[in-house]
Amino acid sequence: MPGTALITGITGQDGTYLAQHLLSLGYQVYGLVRGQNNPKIGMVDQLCPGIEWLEGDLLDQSSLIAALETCQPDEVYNLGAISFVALSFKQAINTGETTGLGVTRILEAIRVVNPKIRFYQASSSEMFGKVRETPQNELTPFHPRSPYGVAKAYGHYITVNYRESFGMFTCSGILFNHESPRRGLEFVTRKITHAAARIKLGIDQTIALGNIDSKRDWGFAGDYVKAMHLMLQQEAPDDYVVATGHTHSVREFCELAFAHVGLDWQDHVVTDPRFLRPAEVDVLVGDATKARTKLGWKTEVDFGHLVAMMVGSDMEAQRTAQRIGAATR
Ligand code: NAP
Ligand code: F7E
Repeated sequence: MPGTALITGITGQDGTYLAQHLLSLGYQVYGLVRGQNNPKIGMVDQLCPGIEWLEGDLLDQSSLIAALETCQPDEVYNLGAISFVALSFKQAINTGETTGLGVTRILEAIRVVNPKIRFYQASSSEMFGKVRETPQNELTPFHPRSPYGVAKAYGHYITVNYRESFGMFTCSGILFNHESPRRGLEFVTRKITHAAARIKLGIDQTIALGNIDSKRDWGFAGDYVKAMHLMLQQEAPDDYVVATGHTHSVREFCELAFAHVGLDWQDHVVTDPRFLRPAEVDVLVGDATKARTKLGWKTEVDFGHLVAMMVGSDMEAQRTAQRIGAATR
């Protein structure tokens, strides 16, 4: 019987996919939103009609307690974070406070308000960093390579700790990169598909990237949020790797995205050291056997379809913007 869920990070990529999934299952869904007048509220309302809003911030303990007291959820999904690895090098303390300590704040709020609430923590493959084995699974040791990865490792262990110390139902999903047309423009996949569309339409000529040799295990966000929900429906809390098991380089992503609009990526991609990171995660690939066997989770969108979906969506958006521009001139 579906109940009530609270999502932090509702205005992000995963927040809207998860909210749509939970609403489709019959949940009452609350979204925690920060700031005085968050500009993304309208976009979320449009995508997820029926969402109810609560104000709160992972940096502010009492706002989290108040939010839980108001909505009395059965499940909390903690997706809120500073999630951009490159920014985490520039704002390491802010990242530690939000992405790391923010997890303890929400766990403490749950412990105080109602320790029976089931909790999902958005852990990350960035915790594996300089990988100790390939592919990575739930038992692979962590070696994070950025303030973001370090903060996520803290969030992961505090989630495990509240399970072991207080018997709380806390789960950690170690999710590998997942993308969609809703991905922020700062992340490499969307940066590429957005640029490919603009170059095809003659708006831009080139795109500047950093390390195009790095490799990631890229899946579709719409598939991954289903794993988050499944974790909280099990008899016992646990941790799960969620991944496709296939890895591709940024170079391959470029090749496919530009080919999709009939262009050769080599004519348009330039490299710029400004986009290199102080330390890089060279290659990630996950082993999601546990999620597949225990949760019955599976991927429905493969790499080729993901790239096609993102380029197609950016082409449509850019064409619409051009039409509106022409009509208002
Ligand atoms: P995203 O698009 O960057 O969204 C991040 C969300 O966090 C936004 O809604 C943002 O809200 C919110 N947030 C930032 N600071 C906050 C604060 N102080 N208090 C409350 N909320 C705050 O991230 P995503 O791709 O959807 O990822 C969701 C989660 O999964 C993140 O925790 C991310 O680190 C993790 N993760 C993502 C991936 C991936 O490949 N996408 C993989 C593994 C793990 P505002 O609108 O207020 O900025
Ligand atoms: O970079 C390289 C970059 O920023 C991917 C977050 O959701 O997934 C994401 O983190 C790769 C890196 O994602 C550019 O150096 C080259 O090797 O798209 P990204 P990420 O760092 O893998 C994990 C699982 C998370 O948990 C995070 O929250 O691409 N790259 N040139 C570039 N990256 C960017 N952003 N921009 C470039 O121009």
